[in-house]
Amino acid sequence: MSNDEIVKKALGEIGAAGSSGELNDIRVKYLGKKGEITMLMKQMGTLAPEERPAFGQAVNAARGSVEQALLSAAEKIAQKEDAAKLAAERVDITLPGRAQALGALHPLTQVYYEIRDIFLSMGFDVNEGPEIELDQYNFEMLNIPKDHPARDMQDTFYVSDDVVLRTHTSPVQVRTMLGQKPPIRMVCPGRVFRTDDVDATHSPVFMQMEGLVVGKNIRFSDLKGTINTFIRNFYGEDVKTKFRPGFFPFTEPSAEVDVTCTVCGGKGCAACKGAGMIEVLGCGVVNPVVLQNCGLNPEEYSGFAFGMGIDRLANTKYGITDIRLLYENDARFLRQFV
Ligand code: 2U9
Repeated sequence: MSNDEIVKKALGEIGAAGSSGELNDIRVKYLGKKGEITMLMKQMGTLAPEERPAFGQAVNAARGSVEQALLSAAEKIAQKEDAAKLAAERVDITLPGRAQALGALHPLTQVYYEIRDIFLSMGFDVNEGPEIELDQYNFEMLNIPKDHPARDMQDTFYVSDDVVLRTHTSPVQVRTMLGQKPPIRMVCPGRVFRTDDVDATHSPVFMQMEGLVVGKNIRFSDLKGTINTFIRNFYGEDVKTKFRPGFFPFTEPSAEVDVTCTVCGGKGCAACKGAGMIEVLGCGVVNPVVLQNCGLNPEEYSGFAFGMGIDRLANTKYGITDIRLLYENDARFLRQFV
């Protein structure tokens, strides 16, 4: 086959090649070690010396045209392959993203944070303690005697003879007094347990927040000032408070605190049973016997304490009349607090 014929054949094959792989095969076939054009060069030795330069030039020219054709075909094929790859891997960035549902804090958690922040702003610490407690810390040290009705199996979950599920967070204050010298200014939030059946106003598990202040010359007026400041911050400046005498074994004197009914503003309605006020917390001056039990000299120190159900505060603030709503996690209810 003449040079020209070989070049023509090669160019034809190059023109028909559809991939860089095929082009490579063609390169090997013509320009490789045993390629057709390479082999032409090897015929040089059989020629007369005067024919060799012209022959050499002709073969080089043939090699040059095939190389040139391979190069431009390679470029076109690479472009074609790139375009095909881009089309195959195309990402439709106009597709709308999948919306991520946003969570929100449970109303009880919101109310808890609110209460906690008010006490933090008044310089209180936040302490926590175990939910499974010694009878000694839950009852004995708090001056709740063995025959007190709260100790009845009907009211308290007993784990064993001397271990209970705490019925209030008061044992956290006991632990604080045992471990820390006054001045003490703390609140303790947490779950508490009572053997109540579930109804609109009771749950066997509920959230409480108690508080304790112990120091020198702490008086009932300090208690009143602290509670009034808390209530005004929580419910609003217009809310009035009423301190009624109460009784708790761990405080003396004790009081129950009513606030203006948030539903009727004090006129009297179903929510406040016509009274115009609703009870929201209990409090009192720490019984000297309790201070003594917790290792403090009542001649040197005095204090006040208070306790509230967080669910009760949430209900009165938002006009919720059934606490079950706070524990059943119905999204239609919870969405109102987002
Ligand atoms: C120590 C000393 C005193 C905590 C107190 C109350 C009054 C109170 C109830 C409110 C509604 C519990 O959630 S509720 O059922 N609590 O009325 N709690 S004084 O007094 C203490 C606590 C610890 C060492």
